[in-house]
Amino acid sequence: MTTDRWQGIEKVVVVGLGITGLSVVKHIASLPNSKQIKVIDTRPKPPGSEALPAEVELHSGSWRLDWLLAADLVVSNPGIALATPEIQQVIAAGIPVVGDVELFAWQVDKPVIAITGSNGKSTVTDWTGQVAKAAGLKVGVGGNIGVPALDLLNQSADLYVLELSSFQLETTSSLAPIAATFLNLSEDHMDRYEGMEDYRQAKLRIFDHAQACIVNADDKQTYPQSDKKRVEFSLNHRTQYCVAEHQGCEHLFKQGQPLCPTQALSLVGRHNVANALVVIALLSEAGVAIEKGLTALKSYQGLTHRCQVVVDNQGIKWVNDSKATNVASTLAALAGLHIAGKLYLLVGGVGKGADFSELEPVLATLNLQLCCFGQDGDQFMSLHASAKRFTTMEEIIQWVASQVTSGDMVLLSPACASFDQFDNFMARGDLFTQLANAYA
Ligand code: UMA
Ligand code: ADP
Repeated sequence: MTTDRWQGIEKVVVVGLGITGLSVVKHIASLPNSKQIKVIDTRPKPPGSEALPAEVELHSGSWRLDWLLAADLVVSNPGIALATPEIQQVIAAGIPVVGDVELFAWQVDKPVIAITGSNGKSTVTDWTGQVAKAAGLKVGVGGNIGVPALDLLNQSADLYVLELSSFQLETTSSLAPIAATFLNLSEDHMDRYEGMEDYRQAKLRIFDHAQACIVNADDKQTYPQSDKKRVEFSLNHRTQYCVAEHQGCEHLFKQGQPLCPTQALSLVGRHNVANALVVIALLSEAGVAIEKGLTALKSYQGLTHRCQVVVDNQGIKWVNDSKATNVASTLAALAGLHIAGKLYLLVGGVGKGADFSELEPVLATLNLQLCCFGQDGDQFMSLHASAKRFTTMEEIIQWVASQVTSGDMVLLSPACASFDQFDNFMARGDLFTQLANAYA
């Protein structure tokens, strides 16, 4: 397959380094017929430059249109918008622009499970990988979750499980997953899309060549327009993968058969029941015997930075949900809460052009102290009478620590990206955890 796809391609320009660019360079360098590889990164000191092989030329700090227009193929980092004028010039010149996941699709010869959606991608990806492993398969788990897809190819797996962002899907056209899912759609990345429909269409690309299209019957925006075979999951309707009463308690159902009680899941929150249904659907549709992985399904503990209780001391819970980088994920965190005392909710960061007003009616139902911080913290100030403005998380925690009493909860679920004050959401969650441990 590789040989065909690469025919006639001699000069490749990789745009944007980071872990994706490096994985692309390594992959192309390992192909049987050698290619000329050049790298452009608009950042003055791009991460990963020290790891580039000596024969690969790097231009950093600005664009090099001459390099781009002389290329046979441009491989673009998901962090770079296709609307960037320089990329538009490449497309107008008829030079193909692809992403790392497209190169992965050219090469892969084992089944692929693919996962997209506004929220829950990483959880479902990791959970699916764990259950597939428990069912006896050798599994490669990667994509937007943090391991570039191309790096997985060295591991000779039986099955690949990929988390795909809308950015990655924009530059992918050949991937043919054995099972794919679009979990849900809610506002995110509005700084990069022209509106919700534009964002949705990018995500729907996951179904273009999928064998089983797993969609959310509670969110019809996840349905492909075509007459493709749909497999539905739902928390509210009797679909192929759903919840229903069995022997007096709610069970997870697969094709009309009860698998296990919902209560047996270790993860809390209704959104995680939906996530569990998707794990079952993806693996079943991929032909994996889910029954062999049931123990792993039930005992799955979740990823860090997602509604994770990091300190539980003197009746006060400190919860790290730093991965809540949009409104819907913060709403999901608030939906499952049972608090005896007051909720101290930390919100703010980079708002990505979102409309936060949807939070207002939910916040109104809570015994709440709203603590706003970061670049777009002001946008939350009108959402609740208790709102108090801070600059940094340190300031908030210092103040909160002097206020909290038994029964209270301190929750970082910021509804925003972290790039104004942190390298990424992990660094933000780590600082919260560190401060919680210091002040609790
Ligand atoms: N950038 C430039 N100029 C360049 C190249 C990059 O300014 O020439 C900037 C862009 O603003 C870009 C940022 O650098 O947004 C990040 O680039 P990066 O070097 O961090 O990229 P990678 O390290 O290759 O990480 C990428 C994904 N990053 C993005 O999509 C922004 C990672 O997802 C992903 O884990 C990794 O590939 C492996 O597949 C991160 C992410 O934030 C976690 N994803 C978004 C999300 O989940 O909401 C989509
Ligand atoms: P993603 O990779 O899509 O960002 P994560 O699994 O990392 O998703 O979770 C991101 C945030 O969304 C966390 O705050 C998590 O608690 C919340 N979340 C997880 N699953 C869902 C879901 N199905 N619906 C809504 N929110 C969810």
